[in-house]
Amino acid sequence: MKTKSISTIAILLFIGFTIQAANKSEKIKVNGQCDMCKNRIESAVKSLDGVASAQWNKSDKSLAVSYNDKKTTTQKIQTSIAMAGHDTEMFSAGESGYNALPTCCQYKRDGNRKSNFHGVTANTSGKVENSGACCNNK
Ligand SMILES: [Cu+2]
Repeated sequence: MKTKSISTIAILLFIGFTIQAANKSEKIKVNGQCDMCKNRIESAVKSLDGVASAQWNKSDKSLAVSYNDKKTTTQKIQTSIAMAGHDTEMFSAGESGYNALPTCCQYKRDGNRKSNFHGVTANTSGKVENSGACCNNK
């Protein structure tokens, strides 16, 4: 009986630590169009150290991300998305990064773009492939 409760405590502690390791979950608005955009956005985020999971939702243009906030920040996450060519609620992609997206991925940008652009082209980050295999839905 006693060993059972000790192991229960051990398991609960373990779960507690696991949850604490990825201790922040957020929803971030990220502009995009299609499944290719989804892959591009998610792989840009998952390439960061400390990101536990990233899932972009095409219909409401939101990214659900959970990460260890000792290792990364929402600024870093949103910078890396902007550098891949996608506008976030905090940062806008540079013109060249946006223009490097396949035409069908060029989402409609809203008028109120942020002033802090991240002008790194998507090409230099190697995240954008102009394969043209894109976008069934506009
Ligand atoms: Cu796309």
